[in-house]
Amino acid sequence: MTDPIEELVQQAQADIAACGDERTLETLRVELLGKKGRVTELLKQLGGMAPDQRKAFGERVNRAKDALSAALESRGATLAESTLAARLAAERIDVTLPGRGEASGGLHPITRTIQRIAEIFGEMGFERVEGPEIEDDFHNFGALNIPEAHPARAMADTFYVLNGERLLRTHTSPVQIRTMQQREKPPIRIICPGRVYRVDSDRTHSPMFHQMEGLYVAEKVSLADLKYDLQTFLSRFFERDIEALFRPSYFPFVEPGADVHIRWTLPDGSWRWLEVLGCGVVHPKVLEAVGIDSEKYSGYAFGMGMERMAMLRYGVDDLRLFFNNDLRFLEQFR
Ligand code: 2NL
Repeated sequence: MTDPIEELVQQAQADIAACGDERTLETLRVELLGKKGRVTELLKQLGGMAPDQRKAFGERVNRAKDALSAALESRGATLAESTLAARLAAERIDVTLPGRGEASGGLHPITRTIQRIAEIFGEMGFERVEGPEIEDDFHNFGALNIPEAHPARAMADTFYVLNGERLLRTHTSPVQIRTMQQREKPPIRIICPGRVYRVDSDRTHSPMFHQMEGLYVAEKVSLADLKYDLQTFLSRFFERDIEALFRPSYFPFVEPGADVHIRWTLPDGSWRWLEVLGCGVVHPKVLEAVGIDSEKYSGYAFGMGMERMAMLRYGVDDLRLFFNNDLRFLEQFR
């Protein structure tokens, strides 16, 4: 077979059929039908032909051109279709799959307990104040009438830093001392939640725990105000009528001082007194230490452990659960 047109068409159709992608097919189209393509080359030969040959040759080249155009177009359509099919298969999504969902976070039960207590006292007129966790001897002990030889001041009970120049606060009272120093004059009505530190670590004690102290200083504040306000708070916190017992107790920074116990009913119907907080009428020496006239003003103060309040409120029986941060525990408070 020596006919150049026939040869071109045969070869071109084989190439087109073998072509596997749209880009190669486009290169092939330019080679065959482009301005400098094989078919154009054949058409250029027309000029040098005798008129009788020219007509027949021209018709054959045009038919070849049409055949190749058609073959290119059909192959192009096939390739476009399979490109699309491949894309659809690759990008397939199963809209019936369940969603991944959103991992919703939540506040730690201790944070929630602090917020809840702060809200109750907030409605009773107390503002929330926070302060430093690294303190000095005066704000943590001295101003609170805690004697030089008190066991709480021993290395064995308190974390000292900077060669004993500073310490990790053992209660949030220093925040209240600082607030009384800063304010012009009473009335002062504040609650101070925060982390506190003591050298103590066993099944029921953590070296870091959370405390909330309250302080109310004004003219004629008495033990009666203290009892009424704490009774109100406890009933609101536990969302039921709470029977509270004020039992005399000793803290150097109050006089008189008391431990507050609540009547706690167990699942079997029996009950016992449960200690929930400590309180008292602010010692005159504490007021004088911060420059408040103890003849004119008086105050009450109280302190409670947040872990203990959270355990009672949520029915948690192991203190360590608050610090392990096991999601199986924490997720129950979302
Ligand atoms: C407890 C007992 C208490 C106070 C804290 C206080 C603070 C100032 C002055 C006087 Cl600035 N008192 N705080 C008073 C009595 C008891 O806490 O068992 N806490 C867990």
